[in-house]
Amino acid sequence: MAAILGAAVPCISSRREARGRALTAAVVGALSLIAAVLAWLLVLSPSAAPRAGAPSARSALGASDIAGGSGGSGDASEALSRLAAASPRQQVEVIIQLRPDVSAAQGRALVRSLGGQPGFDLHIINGLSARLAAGAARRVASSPMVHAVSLNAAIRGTTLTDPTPWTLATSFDQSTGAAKLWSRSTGAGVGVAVIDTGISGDLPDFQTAQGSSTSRVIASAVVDPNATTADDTYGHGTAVAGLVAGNGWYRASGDPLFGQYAGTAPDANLISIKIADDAGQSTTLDAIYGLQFAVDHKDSYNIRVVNLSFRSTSAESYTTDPLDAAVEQAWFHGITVVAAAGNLGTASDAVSYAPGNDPYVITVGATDGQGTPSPADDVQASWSSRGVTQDGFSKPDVLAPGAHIVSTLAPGSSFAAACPTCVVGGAYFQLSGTSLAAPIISGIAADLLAAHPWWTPAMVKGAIVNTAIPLDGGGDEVRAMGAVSAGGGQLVSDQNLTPNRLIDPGTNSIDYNAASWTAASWTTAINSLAASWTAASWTCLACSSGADSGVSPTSASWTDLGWATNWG
Ligand SMILES: [Ca+2]
Repeated sequence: MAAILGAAVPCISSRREARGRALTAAVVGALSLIAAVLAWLLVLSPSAAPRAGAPSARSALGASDIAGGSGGSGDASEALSRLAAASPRQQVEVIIQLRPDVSAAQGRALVRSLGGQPGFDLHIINGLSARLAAGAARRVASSPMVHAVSLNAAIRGTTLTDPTPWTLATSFDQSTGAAKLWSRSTGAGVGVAVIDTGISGDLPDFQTAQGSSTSRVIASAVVDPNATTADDTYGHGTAVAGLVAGNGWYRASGDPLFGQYAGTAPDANLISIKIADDAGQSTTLDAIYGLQFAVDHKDSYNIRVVNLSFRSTSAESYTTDPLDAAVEQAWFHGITVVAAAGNLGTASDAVSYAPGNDPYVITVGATDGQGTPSPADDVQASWSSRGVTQDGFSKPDVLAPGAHIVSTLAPGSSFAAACPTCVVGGAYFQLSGTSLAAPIISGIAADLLAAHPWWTPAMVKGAIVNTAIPLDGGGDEVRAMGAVSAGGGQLVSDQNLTPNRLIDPGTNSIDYNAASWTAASWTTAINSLAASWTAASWTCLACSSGADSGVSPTSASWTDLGWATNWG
């Protein structure tokens, strides 16, 4: 039933035939937002150790500073203690957890009393962020009002210590500002789920370091019951993954391809969620199950971002579209969702398809960067979808490079056969489409979350969208350095929106009593569905049989991909 996109397909778009699918029941409990956030913050400061004692610190605090104290004093993380001892005047950003009976206002007053600047209210952990001198931060930790203080740079990348952007053969890492951002964050520790056609996880670009045999594709799941392998036999997912987290500096130093191509988060982890069969065909229901895997396994793999470089082929209001319900569930569970806008240009229905028509998610259109590292000549690509959704929302939210992009090629995949002249250096592939623009934003989102772990999806979206720069001819293009420095009102987005009707306001999850399909459940994958490069492989239990689901089995379109054989 599955048609292969073969060499007969020219430079183009391909929509998939509708394919029915059925299900059986199995409901998986949803994670609560509180549990997820707390789990993450605990991971951040696992080494918080009893304070060695700072006898002079308490005396620096006024009476009001300890008014809410409940006995004892807080802990500074080991990293903060070391830094405070070595460089007490160095400005740092910290996460302060207050004791239960201490208010945020008292916390802010405490920070100010030590010459610091309070940051965000982190009410979910009864805390706040703050910027102040390391020595002062150490003294904050000594207050009886404080439970713990940890540095917010704990997961900065350590492996890519000397990125050399000038070796890159492509321009998007520089034009977006991602290459500059790498001196602060390379996405290390952040998991990006690529819901796509699979990832060739054993490529050197996905290693944890040069010479390592360990892959940063840390888990894989296969959702489509017709897939016979976890590998990417089609090619789309591997190209997308390379733009998120590929790293050409992990090739051997003598390799002529060393350091030529990299994604925007070259140390991030990837979670491959294959929702297509081996020929790249996928349905709406596959995508819904893929999103549910990301939510169900968020804590296991620290999934903070999902990339969706496809769209439904049936236009429906976001308030009722089941795929939009699934992306909102992920969003409300703390996962930043990035969706490709589509390649329909200014067509009347250009932005009317899930998931890009959902007002919460970050919908990404494409620019043509003209092959130069300066963004000054970048223009919105004529084929990049733009317009107003059927629900009245302007899309896309932001633009990123998407024309003549070179990324990782899945060995032996359909892509290579479809366009042999698009192959670059035997290991990469050049192509165009909003499918390529979306993962460039997903990688930048991972970098932002590594730098600011407590940012919510709405804050990540605000930072990216509100710091983007208008282009001549329309659209706003991402600027990574502006985004990482965003603060205040720039971090606000998604105000006053009404969720999809299938979202239960009590749980922020899909109400499976109201939905016409059931939740999936997961089992460890075996045989060919277990990816060779990762210890954790999963398959969907509830995806292969049963009666008609009621969910439109329309296929996902991988994008109206365009091959590009030269710089235009
Ligand atoms: Ca340019």
